[in-house]
Amino acid sequence: MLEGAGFADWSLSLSQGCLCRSGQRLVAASTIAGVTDSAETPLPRRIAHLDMDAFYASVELLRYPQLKGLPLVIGGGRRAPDNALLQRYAGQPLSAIPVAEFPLLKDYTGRGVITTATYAARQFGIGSAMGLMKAARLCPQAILLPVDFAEYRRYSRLFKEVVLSMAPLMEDRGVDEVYIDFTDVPGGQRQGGRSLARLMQGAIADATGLSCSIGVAPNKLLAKMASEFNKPQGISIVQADDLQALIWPLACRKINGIGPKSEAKLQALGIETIADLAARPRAWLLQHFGKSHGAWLHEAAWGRDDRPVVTESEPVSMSRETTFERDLHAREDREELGAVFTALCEQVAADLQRKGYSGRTIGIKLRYADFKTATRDITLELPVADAAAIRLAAGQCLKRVPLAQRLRLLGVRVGALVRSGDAQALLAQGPRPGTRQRPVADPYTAPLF
Ligand code: DCP
Ligand code: MG
Repeated sequence: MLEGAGFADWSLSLSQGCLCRSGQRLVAASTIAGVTDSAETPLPRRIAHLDMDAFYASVELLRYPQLKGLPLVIGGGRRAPDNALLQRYAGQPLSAIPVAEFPLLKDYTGRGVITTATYAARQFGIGSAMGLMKAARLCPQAILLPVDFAEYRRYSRLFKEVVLSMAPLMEDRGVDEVYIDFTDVPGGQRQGGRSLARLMQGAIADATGLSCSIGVAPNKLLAKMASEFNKPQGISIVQADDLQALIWPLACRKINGIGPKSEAKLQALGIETIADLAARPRAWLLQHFGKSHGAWLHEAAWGRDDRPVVTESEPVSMSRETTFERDLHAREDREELGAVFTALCEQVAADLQRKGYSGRTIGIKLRYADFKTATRDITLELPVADAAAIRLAAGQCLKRVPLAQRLRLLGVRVGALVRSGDAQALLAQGPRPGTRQRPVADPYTAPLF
């Protein structure tokens, strides 16, 4: 097996909160939004959403081209450079490892989940977030590879460099997707943006060997939907007057921002498609979904969205979590849980330090054996980035959750981030009178974890 980590799926998540920082860029963005007061008539907004195809799996196929066309899933653990298969073929190119040597999904035991699957594997009904054991029943012959975040981040940077070299207004939306403002870029308006999208796909393929799909539309909301229309390697153009034909027949869930809960509520009210949603009076939506969400639903159904493409972003939180191989109990598995808890705090601290952030809000997430989830957080007077301080604060959060039931997942999160330089300045000012700078150790949590 290529299993490296002792736990099913360590995950690193970086929530991005967007800030428009550069005045110059903000002006450009608002020009695109059509709110410029310049004398010239602005060109119609053309916004692209670019999303890499089967990203993690496609990166793996670059080093294991012998697996092309085969069902392949990524998940179940981290890639360890010293795993048995790589050791056995040490000194040889990775592309020389015979296909028959790779681990198969049917041999997997554990509770890991799929991060992604190749399109060949998706034909069997396999997809992201599905448990590996369940996926093994659908496609036992699929090959299973562990995740290698460092490699995916490397390719992420590479494809974004290519995008930026062709269109300077790019919004980073995570490891494999970006929004790009095509409006004023040469070729960006031609064929609704298709010319530039095609050039970009080619340039990314040349630089990385990877394929992507691009949707171009009058705004981010529609572009995001469009990029999915013709995956993989697709280009889809949506114009304002395509709303009825291309967008309204879709399920409401296709709107980015409508999750399973909203979808269920909409369905309970007899709203299935975006057309159904658009048909409801705005006032009715406000009444059922509240002022802000109701108004947003109405705008979204009518394809309206004037959010700018934001070119600089700051993370708002960093977190690490892990799902255990078996459910653990706070008392019976105290030592094991305590070690995991400390390791999670160390991981988040390392992430923060590597990226140069500190945070004031320390939170924990628990998922119980019955899949119910609990979160708690605590806000400190001053930002921290070191593992011990995070551990102490997270330990205080633990005091506030029921621990009678076994746990299947534990996570630690640090939010309210500031750049560490700014944190230093805050520290230099010292704590405000009457507040404490660090959480105090308590006699209750320490023996528990
Ligand atoms: N990912 C993950 N867990 C999920 C979903 C995704 O770890 N539940 C990771 C693996 C994906 C990457 O994020 O490769 C990008 O997510 P996408 O939703 O864009 O999925 P893919 O790029 O894999 O496939 P697609 O071609 O549908 O975009
Ligand atoms: Mg993708």
